[in-house]
Amino acid sequence: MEMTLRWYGPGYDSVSLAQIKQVPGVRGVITTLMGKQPGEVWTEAEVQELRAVVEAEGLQIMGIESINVSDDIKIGTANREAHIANYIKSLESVGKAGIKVVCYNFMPIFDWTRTDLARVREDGSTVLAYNQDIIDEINPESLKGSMEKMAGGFVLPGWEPERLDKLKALFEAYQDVDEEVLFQNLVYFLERIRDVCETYGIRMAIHPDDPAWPIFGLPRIVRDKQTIMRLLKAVDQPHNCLTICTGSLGTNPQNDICDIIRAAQGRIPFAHIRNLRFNSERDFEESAHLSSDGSMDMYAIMKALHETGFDGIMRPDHGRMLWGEVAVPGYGLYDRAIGAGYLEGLWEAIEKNE
Ligand code: DNO
Repeated sequence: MEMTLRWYGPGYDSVSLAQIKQVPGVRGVITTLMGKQPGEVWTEAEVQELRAVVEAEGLQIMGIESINVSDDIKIGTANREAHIANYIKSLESVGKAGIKVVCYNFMPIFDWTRTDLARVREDGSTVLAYNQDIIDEINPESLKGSMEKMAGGFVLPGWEPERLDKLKALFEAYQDVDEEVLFQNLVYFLERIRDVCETYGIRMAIHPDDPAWPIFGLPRIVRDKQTIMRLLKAVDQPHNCLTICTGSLGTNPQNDICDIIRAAQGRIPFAHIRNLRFNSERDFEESAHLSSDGSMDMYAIMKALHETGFDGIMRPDHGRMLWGEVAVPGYGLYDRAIGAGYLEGLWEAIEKNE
């Protein structure tokens, strides 16, 4: 297991590589080209430049999160072929830089969604939170506006302002895309990128939908064991893999995360580990990584990964905002560093107990 931290790249992150390097056990980062629009090509030169920046600090790029998939590919518009061709070029650039894991998602329009990016906890820390009642009452435009406002000047991953400026047209374009169409478009995409992934040994680790149910009437198709296994079987190839994200799958308490880890054994190259606390079934917030702070048994999750031979990359996912830190919501340094240490401690204990 390789512990990593996510890093948004020059100009997009308040946390520096020099700081990340000091987190015990962390030798690499998960990063991206934040300025890219879905559908655009990542050139070899751009990826090599990013790699040089990371390596100059003595760290490695251990995975990409994300090369975002365009809505044209998800919808299956006339632009789909051009965008897939560009995606293949981006994968070539990444592959040539020796990067083997690419995280992506297939959520229509909105990537991960929260209704509060700084809910205050009793200890004064702030966390990302979600309340379904708020989503039921607002329209997508106001969600976009409030996410932007709450982000405090940072660009949120997957919430490209340029793309979301055309929200009305986007919703219209998805009008005839139900779960089945979206699923078939995902299968088509995975088949088309298969060769380039084989050439470079790239594993495409799809990120589960967050939250794990449809919002604003848009379909969500990677949300539980059944949908995940259907996808892994539909394209039963080594490049078709899963990012196990405990915080996303865990939004639905019916999801047994350890069971999903076992079912997807061998197809999980990337793990996002974090914990959630529920105030009601429709209202949850992110907590510290510690089992006792939330609803999930982190020991059991780490053990399931260990028992299934997980040898991929892991990152402590979203953390609380602590000690006055100002950072990309969910991605401050302090709580993620604490989380990394805690998860590494669990892993060491599991290994030594074998
Ligand atoms: C949010 C992240 C997501 C994730 C994408 C993967 O913090 O977990 O934005 O990176 O869904 O494509």
